[in-house]
Amino acid sequence: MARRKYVVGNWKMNGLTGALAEAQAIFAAAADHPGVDVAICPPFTLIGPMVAAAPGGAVGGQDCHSAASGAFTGAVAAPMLADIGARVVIVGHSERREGCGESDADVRAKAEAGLAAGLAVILCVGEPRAVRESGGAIEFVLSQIAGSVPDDFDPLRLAIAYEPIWAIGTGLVPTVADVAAMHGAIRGALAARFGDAAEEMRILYGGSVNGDNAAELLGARDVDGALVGGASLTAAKFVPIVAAAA
Ligand code: G2H
Repeated sequence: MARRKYVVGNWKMNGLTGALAEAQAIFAAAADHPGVDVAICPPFTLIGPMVAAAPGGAVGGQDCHSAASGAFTGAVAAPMLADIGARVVIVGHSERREGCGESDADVRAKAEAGLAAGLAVILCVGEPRAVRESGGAIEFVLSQIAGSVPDDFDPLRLAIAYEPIWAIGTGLVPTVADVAAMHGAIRGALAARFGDAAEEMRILYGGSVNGDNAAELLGARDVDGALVGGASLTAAKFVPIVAAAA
């Protein structure tokens, strides 16, 4: 079964004046590419307004708490995201693993919470520069996969995003051969653990994806889409990436 391409915008902590108009333009243009699944994950404050402004668009969160509710000041639970119309949640982004001290176990618990709330989950992994340079990138990422991917899930609702940390927001991108090797290793590890379901799971590449490099990256073996940061903030930059996936 062919996997549908999946292109997701991670707006990070961006999105002030004009953001909703950009989202409307992105979702409108995405309708021209019905073979590509498109989602936008804005800051929490924009999720509800974006769902209202772009009905039918897949909107998501960039994180969730592992608990369904409780005394966790400043946190947002997965059922709360679902309740305001979100359909997707990103977990385990390196900016949270590194900046907020999230462990593989934390990421797994968040993924389980997202799945339990009915959300599609995008679970991020990726190695730091020193690990890449030492030759240990695949071993490092497969360890993250082993520790953070839940045991039980619908393979169509859990995607992996491979984002080498040194490629995030830097303009640096691995070679297509290195991306394909990593995605193949991830697929192999998933197949060893989950059997045929691994063939249905989507593995996205993330890290300095733009309109110029998207076609080559998305054409690599086992690359089923892209998680895009800086180039997802405007329709002018994001729509060409969606088109490259079609
Ligand atoms: C990697 C990516 C989005 P950017 O974090 O998840 O960001 O495309 O800006 O490198």
